[in-house]
Amino acid sequence: MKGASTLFQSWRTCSPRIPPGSFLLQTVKYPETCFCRNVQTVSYQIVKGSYIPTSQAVQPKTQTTVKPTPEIDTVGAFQKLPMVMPSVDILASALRKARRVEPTKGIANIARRERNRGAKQLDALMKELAAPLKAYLENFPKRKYLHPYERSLVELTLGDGVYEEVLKKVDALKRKVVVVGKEHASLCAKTLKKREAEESLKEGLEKLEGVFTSDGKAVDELMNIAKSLRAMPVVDLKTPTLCLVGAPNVGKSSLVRELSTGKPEVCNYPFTTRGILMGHIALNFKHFQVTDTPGLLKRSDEDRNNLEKLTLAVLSHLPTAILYVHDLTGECGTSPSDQFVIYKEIKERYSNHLWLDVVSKCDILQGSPVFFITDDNNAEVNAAPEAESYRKMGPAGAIHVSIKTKEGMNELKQRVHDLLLAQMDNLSSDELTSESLHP
Ligand SMILES: Nc1nc2c(ncn2[C@@H]2O[C@H](COP(=O)(O)OP(=O)(O)OP(=O)(O)O)[C@@H](O)[C@H]2O)c(=O)[nH]1
Ligand SMILES: [Mg+2]
Repeated sequence: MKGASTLFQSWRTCSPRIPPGSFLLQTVKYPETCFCRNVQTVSYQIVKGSYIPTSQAVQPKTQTTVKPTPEIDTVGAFQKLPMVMPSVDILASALRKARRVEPTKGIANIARRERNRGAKQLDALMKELAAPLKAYLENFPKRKYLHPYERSLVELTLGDGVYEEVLKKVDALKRKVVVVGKEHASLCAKTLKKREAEESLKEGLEKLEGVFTSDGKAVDELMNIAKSLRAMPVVDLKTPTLCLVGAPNVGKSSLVRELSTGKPEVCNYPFTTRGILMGHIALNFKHFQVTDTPGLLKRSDEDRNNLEKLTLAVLSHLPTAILYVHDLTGECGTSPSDQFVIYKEIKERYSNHLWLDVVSKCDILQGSPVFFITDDNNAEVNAAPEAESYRKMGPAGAIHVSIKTKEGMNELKQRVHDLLLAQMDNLSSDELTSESLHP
């Protein structure tokens, strides 16, 4: 975690560190943009749950009893999750294997042979059921061993505490299987007659089957968790990343489609984008990542939905350069005045990120600024010269673009290219600093 925060701390400026006129010198030759991988458009269910900032990550209570939380500076844990078998398959396979177990050779007495067979089969069934559960429990990492970004994803996509709860249920099932299996194997081993041994075996098998059938849904829940976590976009922390941010419906996904060959969904309603979508751009033989994010509304963090929290998690935990999208046309549903408030807050909060502003939909942008009726509620703030100028032109230095007429798109591509190169420099120097600090 500390490694990741060092990355953020050492980003120097919030405005692009590209000499303002530098791209103009090359205006005739824009970089070729092409995608080497499509933007991942896998969506996943976002559930209600609170977002835990990294500052609240588990800290050791006392140095003597609790091991300190490790600093996690790598991602990719979800791709290493084990494949979980459906509970019915585990049960069927275990029953098949157990029934094949033969009694120990050389037992002549029928009753002794039968109780030996029964005890061995019950023991085998118990082990066959418990072994995969044990492996899952060992290979699903504890949340504190995840990178803060992945920790946020677990919480925001599965729900608060759901991950731990399901693992606990799997652990309880494993324990129950062991207890019931041992108990019945021992009962079977104590039988005196062939018939008793057969009945004891039958009863033990039924009991174990019953336990697994009734509580096995925990395994199926774990399987679904693994599926959704594995489907999360893969992020490479060492690759410069462009993150599109802005209010809902302002044209973020449309720009991702323009800047790349990825195809996130575009619709004329807020929160079309319902997850973090990751794409890769190849620019002049260099690779970059692009993330599309859900829109942010004007409200406090406590009131934010999990989609908005996902966007904040990306900005807080991943080293991204920000492409902030403003829609001043009055079409997106969030007034320019409200977008100004959101923008100011986000810019202040993530001032250590490289930054580029873009005003979208300039093909339908009117000459005079747009006001919403609700703007009267905050007349004083809206009358401030900065807010007034924002409503007319967007933030100082913003590029005006339209995906319909392609106006400004070449300039945007050039500036994005320069921004990502600047981020690449930052990442390399961060890596050097961290290497010299921790050789
Ligand atoms: N006229 C015009 N419409 C645009 C432009 N860019 C985007 N739109 C439209 O704006 C609407 C919203 O676009 P999206 O790209 O889905 O916006 P978004 O910010 O990703 O929206 P969410 O995912 O809901 O936050 C769509 O109907 C687009 O066709 C543009 O340059 N000009
Ligand atoms: Mg979108």
